[in-house]
Amino acid sequence: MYFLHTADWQIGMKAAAAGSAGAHVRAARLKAAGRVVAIEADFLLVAGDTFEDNAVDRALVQQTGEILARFRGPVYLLPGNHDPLQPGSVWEHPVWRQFPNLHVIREAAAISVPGGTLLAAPLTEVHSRHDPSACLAGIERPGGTVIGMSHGTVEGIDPDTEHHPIARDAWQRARIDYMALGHWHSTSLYPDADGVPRMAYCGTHETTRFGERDSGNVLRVRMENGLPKLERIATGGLSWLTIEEQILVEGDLARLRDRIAALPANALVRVDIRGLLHAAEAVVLRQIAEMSGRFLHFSLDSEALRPAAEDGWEEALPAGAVRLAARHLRERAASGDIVAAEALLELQALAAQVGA
Ligand SMILES: [Mn+2]
Repeated sequence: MYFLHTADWQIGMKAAAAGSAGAHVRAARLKAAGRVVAIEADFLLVAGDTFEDNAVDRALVQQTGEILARFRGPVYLLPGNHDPLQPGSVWEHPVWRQFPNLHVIREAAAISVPGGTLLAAPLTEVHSRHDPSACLAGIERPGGTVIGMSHGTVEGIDPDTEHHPIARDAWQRARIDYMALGHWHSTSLYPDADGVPRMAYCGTHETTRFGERDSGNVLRVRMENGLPKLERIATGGLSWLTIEEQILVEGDLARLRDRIAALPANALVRVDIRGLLHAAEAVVLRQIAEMSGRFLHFSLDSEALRPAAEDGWEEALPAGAVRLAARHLRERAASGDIVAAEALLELQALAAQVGA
């Protein structure tokens, strides 16, 4: 048995965090889907949340079905919590009947697949505290290699989940050799006592947001004598890069600027700078802000930067009210007053402009 395990395509997601790059991010999910179906395997499992919700544009459903149909073997699609099997759902679209290799899981069943048997049951609700894989144990199945497919949160990830909790030993309870899971977007394996990965999240095929660890993959699984061997294949096209930097000494900010300048242009970049801004480097901070145009998406948060206390630049201001005001702002900034810290930065920039 030799198959691809993918999930959480979330086609139709809004990608609001990507701002004006949202359309690019949405298109990237379809492009990555094209890369998935081009990978060689005997069949393909999509373990839930193919779509962001049941209201996505019907043209997008058609397009997704056409991409899936390009896979050179049978494709088995599991309705997940984002796209549960319900009246009016995406699964009523005619595209699922248009191509003979597309199979939507519409009931708990044993399905004959190349090399063995697949057990799966569709999700029919957005929220549930019941284990969606529990019913697999009761399904009659022939001998040979048996795998399962389900969608939810493996015990231990989030104890308060309303998203279909799945037992740690769900594969044993279901009496199967491997459980293909969807829902969490990072690739994660669950080995048995002998270190054999018996359950796995393949992760989303294309990263959906900043901070998503180890996503943008599919798993290719080869079952040999009932033992799964997993191969992780990268399918993501976008880089979501988060840079969190603490600026301490003069020179740190310039090094950060050079690092950002070296990032690939098609990246989505989020920069979070905290620490001390030295007067001489105010210009470097501006240079970093001006890099926004070179990336697909760029956001800079430098609100946690504070003027460095040792600078004493305000002592070069003309004696009088302005210098006094700067000293007061410095004192208040030093005691954690964010508005004062920002005012001091602005005053500093103004002073630089007028050559004070
Ligand atoms: Mn889900």
